[in-house]
Amino acid sequence: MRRVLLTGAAGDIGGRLRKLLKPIYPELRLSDMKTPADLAPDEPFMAADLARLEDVEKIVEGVEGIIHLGGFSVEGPWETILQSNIIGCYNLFEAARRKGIKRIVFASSNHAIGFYPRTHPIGVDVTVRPDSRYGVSKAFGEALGAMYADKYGLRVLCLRIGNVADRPVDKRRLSIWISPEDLAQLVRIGLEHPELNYEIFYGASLNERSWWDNSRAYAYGYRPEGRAEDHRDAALAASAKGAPDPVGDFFQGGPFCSAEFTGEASRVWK
Ligand code: 15L
Repeated sequence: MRRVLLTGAAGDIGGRLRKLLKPIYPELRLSDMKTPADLAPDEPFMAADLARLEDVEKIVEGVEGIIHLGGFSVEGPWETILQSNIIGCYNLFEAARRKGIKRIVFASSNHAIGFYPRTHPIGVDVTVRPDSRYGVSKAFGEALGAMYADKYGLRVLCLRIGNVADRPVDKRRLSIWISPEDLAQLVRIGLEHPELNYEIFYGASLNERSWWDNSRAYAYGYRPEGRAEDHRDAALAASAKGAPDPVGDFFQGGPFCSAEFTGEASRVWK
């Protein structure tokens, strides 16, 4: 595979993946609403608003696979989530179908399952429990991916990404961190593995404190190298400085769960 489209190229994860994947996919096409500040002369870029299907049809034209990071990457007002992550995600899958693109790696998020307690390890086959409108949009993208795989024969990998950073920055991230290199490894499985039809993997490195069973990813050859525990002391020290958050500290989604929370934590999980 040579011709790959990366949406959300101006974002933080997009910036990291661009650099790691360029040597592997020489014709990596980048897209976002705005041009990445550090765009190099050999990086083809096409601006697009994902909420406009005609824009999306142009950016997907002629590629073999798509890495879809585009959209709004945290909690936001419904109208923003609707345009960027619901309509935008639909347009991406639909444009890919119309243009005959066969592979999509969709950046889902841990916030699709954020209301599982940290005491309750989960695999990828659990009922979604989104912790935010953002998390709902990621669950929507996973469902959309399943439909396009099963009905139209696209090959789709959804990555429930934890937190991408050079190192885990706090206690919660010791459980959900993924190094950029490990994420690139998962993306490559999604674009290249010959047997993949539709799968959900957790986007997590080798984290001793993980809450997730990522055996599906391992079955497809994922061999993470990042070890969250190597950064334990600094991460725990950072958390010790923060204010306690009884709801956020109980659930996997952390502050996404406690934001706007007016429910009863004891009823969410019995
Ligand atoms: C996400 O899905 C966000 O995109 C990212 O900004 C982080 O907040 C991350 O989750 C997280 O849970 O740490």
